[in-house]
Amino acid sequence: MVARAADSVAGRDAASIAAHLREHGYSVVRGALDPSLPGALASALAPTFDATPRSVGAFYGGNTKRFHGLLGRSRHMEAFVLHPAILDAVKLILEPYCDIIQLNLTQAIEILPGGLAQPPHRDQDMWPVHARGVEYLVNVMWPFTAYTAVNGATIVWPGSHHRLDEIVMADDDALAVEMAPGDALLFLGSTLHCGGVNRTEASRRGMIISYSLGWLKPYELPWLAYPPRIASSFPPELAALAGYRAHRPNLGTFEGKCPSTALGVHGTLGAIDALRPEQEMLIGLYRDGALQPGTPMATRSGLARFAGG
Ligand SMILES: O=C(O)CCC(=O)C(=O)O
Repeated sequence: MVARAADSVAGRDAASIAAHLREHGYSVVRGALDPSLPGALASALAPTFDATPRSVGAFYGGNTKRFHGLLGRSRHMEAFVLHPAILDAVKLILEPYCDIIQLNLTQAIEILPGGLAQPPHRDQDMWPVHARGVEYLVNVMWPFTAYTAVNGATIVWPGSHHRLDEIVMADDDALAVEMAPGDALLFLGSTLHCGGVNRTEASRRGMIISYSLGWLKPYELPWLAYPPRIASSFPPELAALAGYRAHRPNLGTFEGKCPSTALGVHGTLGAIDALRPEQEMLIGLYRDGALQPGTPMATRSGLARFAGG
């Protein structure tokens, strides 16, 4: 596989990060955070890296180590998950298709020396149905060690999000994204990518923070990774990303309410609807007798426009 250093760098504001993502399927933000932050996080996670057995399976690869639930392992995670420009860029990509985004997973990844590159894949393929033009997920790779073409830097195929019918693409079109700690690589769920092969003597370590449409089943169940006793210490925005916020209409609820109630912020309440405006309107019309058998389904989308939904 031919690997080149990343040759295309986005600006640091959300709009230019998102524009680069839309055009190329990936976007590198140089110096997104001070390198001391990934340094502190990497130190906090080092004992877990050391204690974690190698992964098993043709996809993960036996030359890797992985563990999850990173928000529960270090308070340093907040600065990464809530990075303002990156989070806003992710929202620009995903929020046209959902009310709110959610965390799909947090995963620490070590690529040990040797082994094989990961099979190229598109992360959106974990969900079986795709609507053309809809993005389901944005990943953010944060390196803890330098990522180089020889130590297993993440490989992306620029433009592959426009070529969804191709399962694999030419090695010559691949880009090994070289990064330093503090840089971040964003890529779409529709972008073909893989972890590279590590031809050095030292491990490559980093993590993926993955955000998805808020109504999808996430890769990692946040309520198990972060039960209320852990999530109640999160700031509200982080708790919402970690599953403690209902998605209209009434998705991801607990006891009929927004799951934030499980964090003790709303006292004791009965079931409460969380509906979109056009759904409220549709119910109102039904109650008023304005919807009759034979009323076309198209009425629904007309209502959505009328209600600004
Ligand atoms: O480790 C990497 O660089 C990429 C990992 C990846 O794409 C995955 O595990 O799905």
